[in-house]
Amino acid sequence: MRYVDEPVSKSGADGAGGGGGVSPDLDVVIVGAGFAGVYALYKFRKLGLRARALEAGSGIGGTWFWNRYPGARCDVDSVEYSYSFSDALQMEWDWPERFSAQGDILRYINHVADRFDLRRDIQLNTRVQSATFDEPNGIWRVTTVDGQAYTARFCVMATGNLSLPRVPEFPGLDTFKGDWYHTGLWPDEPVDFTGRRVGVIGTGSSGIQVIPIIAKQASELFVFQRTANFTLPARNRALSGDELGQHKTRYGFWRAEAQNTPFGIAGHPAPTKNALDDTPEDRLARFEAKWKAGGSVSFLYAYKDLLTSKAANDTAAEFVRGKIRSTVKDPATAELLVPKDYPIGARRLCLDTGYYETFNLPTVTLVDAKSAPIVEITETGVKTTTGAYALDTLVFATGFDAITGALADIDIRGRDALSLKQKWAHGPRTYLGLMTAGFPNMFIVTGPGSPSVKANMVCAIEQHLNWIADCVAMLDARKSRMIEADAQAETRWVEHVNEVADATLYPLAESWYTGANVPGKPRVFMPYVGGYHRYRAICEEVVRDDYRGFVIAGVPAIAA
Ligand code: N01
Repeated sequence: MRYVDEPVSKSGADGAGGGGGVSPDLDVVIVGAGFAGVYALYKFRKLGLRARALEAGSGIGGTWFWNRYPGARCDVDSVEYSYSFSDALQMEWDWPERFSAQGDILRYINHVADRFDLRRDIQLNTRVQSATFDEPNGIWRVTTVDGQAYTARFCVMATGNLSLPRVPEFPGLDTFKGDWYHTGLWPDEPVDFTGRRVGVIGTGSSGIQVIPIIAKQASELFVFQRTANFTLPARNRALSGDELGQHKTRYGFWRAEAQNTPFGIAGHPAPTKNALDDTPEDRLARFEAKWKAGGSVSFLYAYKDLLTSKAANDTAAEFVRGKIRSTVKDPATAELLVPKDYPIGARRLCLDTGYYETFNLPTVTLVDAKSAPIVEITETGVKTTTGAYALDTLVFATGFDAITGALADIDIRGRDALSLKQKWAHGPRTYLGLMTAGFPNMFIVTGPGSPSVKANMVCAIEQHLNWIADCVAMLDARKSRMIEADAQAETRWVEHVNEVADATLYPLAESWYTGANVPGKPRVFMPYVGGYHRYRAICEEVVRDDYRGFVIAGVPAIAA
């Protein structure tokens, strides 16, 4: 047990302390106004605190604001991928489709901002440049690229996991005479590919969604694939009023059920069997039923051990490989599309609408960018080690500097001017994904070391912000001015996150989960994959144990 006996300042908004002699502008500064930033604002307002969200975009919505490429849609059922905090909201909102399109999700979050009158505290077109902990005054000083400055008692990083798009450093891109786009920075106005020769680089979730749409318009489409991905049919469909109405009559039940599931998603009964406990015929029938139903959670829930046993996983992977071979008519193209060197589900399992079928079109060519990598972008197109492709338009579906990228993009400094980027040079270190030692009063929403991208993001965001808001309320009630992750608790948590990941098949794949997609980024498995339900229970237990593993100014900290 450790005591940190700092004097309690009275200079904060409500006397709970804001620091030495400086009275901060705000109680809470929130960086980002996606699903996390918007809910953060709602929660802190409810506590009667002065909060403001700073958002780089010209609109709210985060991921759903920037990723407006054709075909962008959610891969979690919309009745689940939506806020649960207001029953009135969930009862009044009608999702038009099972997996909503980007435009509908963006409309929804804008509705939420209006309905709860949140816009007046969201500042758009404001990119945060630095966040510095002013130790003598116990406050955060945040500056923006256009020179504005804010001070606040707490800083909440609601910066998102997939918000720093990455264009690989191909030589010659600046010479390309055609148009080029990144899926994660798509323009507001529609892009017309009609009659154009288009190249798409990247076949992750974004590429897999955009490729079938572009193929319908382009005169020729070249898909540059480095790693084949597993993708399943989404089976998206319109949601009828009846179906939605029925769901709404039991909304409370579904939301409660989601809290007790590994992915924070209700409606998928937990599997009871291991894959090899079934006969090959029964297994095939089970996978076939899942394939027909659509969705990735449902498929991965076919058996208990698909993400922990290689032999079990092989049965599911082989089933999907068979589907690819039977869908794609040209055997050489089919073979190139078949993922062979990692377990299914160890990289993000994609959902698609007509992806494999697209390669049967005479205008679509799959280019193997693994055996013949892209070496250069020229004035007229793309050059690989074995060929040149003349293109009018290039689409980079090349992903993100994920999970830590947006945080590393801000110059964040904690105690003794410690830089977060430096602290995380060998991989992110957090306690519960919520805080990192040396950075008092800075909370990270769905940060590394929390379930984040391995759960329904909206569910994970609500759980984190409920925890953070309760924590701030607790500090104010105790008149404590500071909370910080204990360094030893952090070390133990990082070890636990690794142990949990090592007991699964996830580390067997190269992916953005491990930072492998960004040259030079340390290889660390970043999300907590012990299950959302278990993680939530741990967070609740930590609170019951009086914030075990956190150091609270003026009160004893209990060892984790
Ligand atoms: O990015 P990715 P994304 N030369 O990193 C390739 C979420 N999301 O934007 O695999 C050639 O998955 C790269 O190749 P490789 C979802 O969580 C959700 O598609 O590194 N190729 C890969 O094929 C998802 O996982 C939805 O060998 C290069 C691709 O670019 C996450 O966002 C929709 C290359 C990048 O794939 C990221 O998805 C969209 C190079 N130099 C996104 N560099 C939903 O459905 C990279 N690549 C909800």
